[in-house]
Amino acid sequence: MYAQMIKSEATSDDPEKLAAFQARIDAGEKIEPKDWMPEGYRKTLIRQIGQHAHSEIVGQLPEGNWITRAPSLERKAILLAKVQDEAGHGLYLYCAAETLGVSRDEMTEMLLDGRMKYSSIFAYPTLTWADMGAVGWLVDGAAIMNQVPLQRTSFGPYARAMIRICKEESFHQRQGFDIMMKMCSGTPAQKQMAQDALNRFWFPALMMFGPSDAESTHSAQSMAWKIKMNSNDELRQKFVDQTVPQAEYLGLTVPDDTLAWNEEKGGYDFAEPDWDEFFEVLKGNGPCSVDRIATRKKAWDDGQWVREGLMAHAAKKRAAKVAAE
Ligand code: BYC
Repeated sequence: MYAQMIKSEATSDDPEKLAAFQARIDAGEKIEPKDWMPEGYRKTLIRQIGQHAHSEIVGQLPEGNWITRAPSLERKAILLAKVQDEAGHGLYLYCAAETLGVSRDEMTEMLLDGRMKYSSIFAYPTLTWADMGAVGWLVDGAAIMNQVPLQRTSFGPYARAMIRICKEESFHQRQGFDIMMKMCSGTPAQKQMAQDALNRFWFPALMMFGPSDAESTHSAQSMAWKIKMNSNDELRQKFVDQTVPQAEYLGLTVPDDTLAWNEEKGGYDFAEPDWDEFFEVLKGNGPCSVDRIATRKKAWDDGQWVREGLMAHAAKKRAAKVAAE
């Protein structure tokens, strides 16, 4: 079905319909699944929402890694709840994408064979307990920065999913900062673990916002359609401006010698991440890329009998209903 949709995109959309559609977007109306929409709009949404859903699901892996090793029962329960929330976010987002005519099976297959991406941040390992703090503080912090504006995105099901997701992400960010506060007020070795986690996650967190505006292929069209509400660089700047004072509060040093407050622009000047590394991660060459996809593939294959069982049960129920009529 998705392949057919891509094919039909080649037939150009009616200019009058396109103009009327753009007028609805410009007027701030929400687009709903049964409304007419340009094929490019549908395809961009499937790409972005699907990538977002996959990120939530793959994002469970680096944190799931620490559930059995959390330092206390309380921390274990909190981490477990956070990882479960992420499964929920993935499911709302898959449902939102399904309203556009793609199935969850198709999206999963595209993730597993490399046609769809997941966020670059999850190709990095979580080496110590402090990484649970850094992931919550920085990764969920970056996710919120990106996702709060998406509550106003033009596609109704996506915007509504984002409202609930953002509430839960705020709790996630606070729990991450709480771990960092605890580590930073602990022993010198614990504080050093927190610093080390910040050192390793700072630049990968900056990469989460995507390539620089000059390199971003989709931003202009996605912003015109209000699928994206801000450019990648705008959100990255806001994230740095919000996060640097938090690092200072923790007594940690952001691993960037060039970081300096720029009075004129009212924000920090900061170093760009290594974009070569970013594009390598996107090609599937991140430190944990192979492992993440292998883990997802195993889970998908292991769950096949459950999916088949549910389908067989549904077919049996349908047949019984027809026979009774
Ligand atoms: N990682 O033209 P551009 C989370 C790709 S985690 C991988 O700027 P776009 C969570 C991009 O797909 C966050 N790929 O693209 C938190 C495109 O390639 P394709 C998940 C990336 O779409 C804690 C190419 O680079 N959030 O939620 O306009 C725990 C050119 O880029 C990345 C979302 O997905 C990246 N970092 O903008 C658990 C938010 N950046 O597709 C989970 C919704 C770029 O043409 N998504 N690429 O092959 C967005 O807002 C946008 O899709 C992006 C990229 C800002 C990410």
